[in-house]
Amino acid sequence: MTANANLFAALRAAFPADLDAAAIETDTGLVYSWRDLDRASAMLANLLASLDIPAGSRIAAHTEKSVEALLLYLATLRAGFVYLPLNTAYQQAELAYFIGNAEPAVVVCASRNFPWLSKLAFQHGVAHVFTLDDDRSGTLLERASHFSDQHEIARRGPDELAAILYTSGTTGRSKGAMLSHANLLSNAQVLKDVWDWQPGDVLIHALPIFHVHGLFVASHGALLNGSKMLWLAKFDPRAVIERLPRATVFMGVPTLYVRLLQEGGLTRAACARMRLFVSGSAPLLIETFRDWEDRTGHVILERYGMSETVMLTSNPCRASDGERVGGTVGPALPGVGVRVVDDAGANLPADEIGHVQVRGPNVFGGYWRMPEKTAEEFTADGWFKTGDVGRFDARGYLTIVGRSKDLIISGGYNVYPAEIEGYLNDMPGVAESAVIGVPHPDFGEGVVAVMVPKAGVTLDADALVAALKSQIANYKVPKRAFVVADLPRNAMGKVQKNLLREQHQGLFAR
Ligand code: MLC
Ligand code: AMP
Repeated sequence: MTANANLFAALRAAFPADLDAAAIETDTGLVYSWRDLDRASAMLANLLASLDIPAGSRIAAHTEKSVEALLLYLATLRAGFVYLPLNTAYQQAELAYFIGNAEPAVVVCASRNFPWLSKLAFQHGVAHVFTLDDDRSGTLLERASHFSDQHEIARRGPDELAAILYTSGTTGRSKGAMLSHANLLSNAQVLKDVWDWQPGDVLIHALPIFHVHGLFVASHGALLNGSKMLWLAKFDPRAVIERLPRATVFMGVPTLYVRLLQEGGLTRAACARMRLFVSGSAPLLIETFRDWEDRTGHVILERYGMSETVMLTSNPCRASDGERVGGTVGPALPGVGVRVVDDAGANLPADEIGHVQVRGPNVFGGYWRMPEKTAEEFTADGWFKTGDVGRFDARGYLTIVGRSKDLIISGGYNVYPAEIEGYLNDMPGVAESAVIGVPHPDFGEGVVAVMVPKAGVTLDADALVAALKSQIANYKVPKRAFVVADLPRNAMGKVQKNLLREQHQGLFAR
């Protein structure tokens, strides 16, 4: 019989022999052993298996970060279902879309959201809604407590789905990137090797677990190495610094590094035991890269990835693999193809800027129930178009210089202008709008809205932004909004966002 390609089987096989050793220590002082992870994921997997839901069912989680939320992910893999994580900041309209589109069989949510979210889920035909709070309470755990703590890992083929991650589209609605067991496992194995995970490594886990960075890169990294995690439910720079002397690996989006640098406690002495600082999900400013080295003596390793592809490139970890170059995202990972092409699709030589395209065992199978969108995003010869613009240097290090997709990355979260413009344009008195990202000292980019009123209407920009706050995730809400008579347009009638960005570029300057 062929080996079970279920990702959980590989993670479980990497648990240390001493199952009573600490696997996760939380910020509230709880310690979970490896045996706890095994037993609790088995109980949850048995609960899911008992629901009599079809193979391939999606299990949607809209839960605060907690070890139990991670266990729900592991249990979903273990039982062979498909995990669908949802940002806790999403509000009603956003969730209605995700649930309607993904048609999950199970929704797990915070109990405070149960009254409206369960109604919404039932309207969309979801059969089971459980609650899970960040204090180990909720119906999910109550129900699971009645099940056996023994569970045989479901057999899955390498190409069967493990997770769907929604990532917004440049024009319309969000698209669900379908990731298989092999996509996730192959990437985790490559990172284990190239980032030189070692016995005794300890990871500070400070990222949310509903996106690739915190859920896959960080959690898989520690689990596949049998490494302990120091778990923070929420990023807090002082709590991270306090844990540095007991840790060896930290992963963050650039905003986390910017905020850590503002703390006096970040010193060489505090980082003396650390082995690796990884940054990604958004461009790391060269100043942050340099300030970090000055303050801590450590060179941040920047890597590049996407929801559709997990990790693609990485600066070297071992000195023998080369130096880490600030401002670059390093060479392609082993087994991953990365090319830079011109508009006609021809490969460009080093130093020339073009479209970044990728392929490899890590690249997703397509967008959930969107075959046309999937076809559009792949070239005829099977490369995925990332929408990022970059160039290679002579050594094969990639630098991301921009994006051809209209996307803002704020504090590591993606904001699609078209989505926000859609909400603004629907508001009374708004004729049209343009949403742009401009440099922001904390979030990298800050969201700014520019609106044009309908004839004879006086718009109150602040009131419109306040109204938006009740509709969409808070990080998508523009930090500043302006009312103007017209939007700048080119001869083709297209809004010239570059001019708006230039005009507002100093808006958030310190
Ligand atoms: C919070 N706020 C943000 C924001 N996060 N505004 C813009 N951008 C953000 N990212 C705002 C809220 O709207 C709120 O405003 C106020 O800040 C306080 O909210 P909070 O939740 O208390 O904020 P905080 O805890 O400080 O969160 C900041 C953060 C968080 C940087 C810790 O955003 C974060 O964890 N980011 C990481 C995202 C991530 O994991 N990305 C990986 C994607 S994977 P108000 O006005 O409502 O008070 C990926 C692929 C890859 O991209 O390559 O990895
Ligand atoms: P997401 O859709 O959340 O997976 O975001 C993926 C996008 O984040 C990529 O297409 C890039 O635009 C961006 N990104 C990720 N890592 C980096 C990085 N190190 N530098 C620049 N951009 C990055």
